[in-house]
Amino acid sequence: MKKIPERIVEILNAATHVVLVTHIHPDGDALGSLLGLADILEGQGKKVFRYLEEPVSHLYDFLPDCDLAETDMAALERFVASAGKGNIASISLDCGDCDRLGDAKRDLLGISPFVVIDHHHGHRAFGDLLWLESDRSSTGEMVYELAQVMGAQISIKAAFALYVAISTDTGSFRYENTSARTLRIAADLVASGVRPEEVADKVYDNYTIGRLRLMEMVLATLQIFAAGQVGLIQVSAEMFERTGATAGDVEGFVNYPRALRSVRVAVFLKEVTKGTISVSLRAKGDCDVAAVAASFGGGGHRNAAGFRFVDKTMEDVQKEVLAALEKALA
Ligand SMILES: [Mn+2]
Repeated sequence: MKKIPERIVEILNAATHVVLVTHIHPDGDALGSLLGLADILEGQGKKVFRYLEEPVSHLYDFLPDCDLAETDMAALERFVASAGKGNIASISLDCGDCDRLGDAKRDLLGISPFVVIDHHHGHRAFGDLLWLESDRSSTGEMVYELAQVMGAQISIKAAFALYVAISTDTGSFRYENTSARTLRIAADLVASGVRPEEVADKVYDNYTIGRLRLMEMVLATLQIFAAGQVGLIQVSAEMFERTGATAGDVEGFVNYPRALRSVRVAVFLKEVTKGTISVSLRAKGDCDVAAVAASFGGGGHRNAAGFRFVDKTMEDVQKEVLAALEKALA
């Protein structure tokens, strides 16, 4: 087990004001880690700015304090100014690449010291101080240990947020990244009052009708390749329009082709805005999809990775990705 860099703990202990940021289109781990750590730091009497590029998606608006997240850069500037020199720190959570900090990347990186806490394989180092552990299930798991090292109290609110982070990034403790340590931390969070059935209900039984209609269309696109080893689905900008669903509504769809018995890699091609196609890969077993993603300029974990194409057709993207996967599976 790697140790948390001491300098990070010192910086956090010294700061009176902390800015927390994460990646664009934040998932459960990104939001749970950010909101959980925010609560933990506030419990220590610090002022915290929860920065997000966009308001929290309806999929995660059950997270406590998600309404405290701010999208306004002017408010962030005022926060930084109010801190005074030497009192501030910023922390990026669950972000494997500074480009994924979004449009405000340059301004955010300018708030120093800039601490980076992440667990992505193929993480591209950025910021002033990095705590990277790619064998961790989730950033939520790391935030929990950071709180322990800082001697901070974890409120029930923070425990709930961290449990959401850990349980979503492990697919409810089913993925390969689920370690004994992951389960021990989850057990601690449950002991402190988190109810697993409440989290499961909020995370999984929260569909809008648009999401279900979109799922109907997306599942109808299922194609099988490589003698059953690859299952591919896709979504087009037109499907979003027709169902009124939003980009966040496709979260988890890739798990359906992945659930096929014969499938070793599930592929999800997403055209959220016309002209841009993002690709999500989910693997079972020993196929390393992070390496495949890296060959297209993307990144991720061994079992879950992604990348994007600009100005290519769905057909061309499909051909290129399948060729790369057939090689990887051979
Ligand atoms: Mn994560």
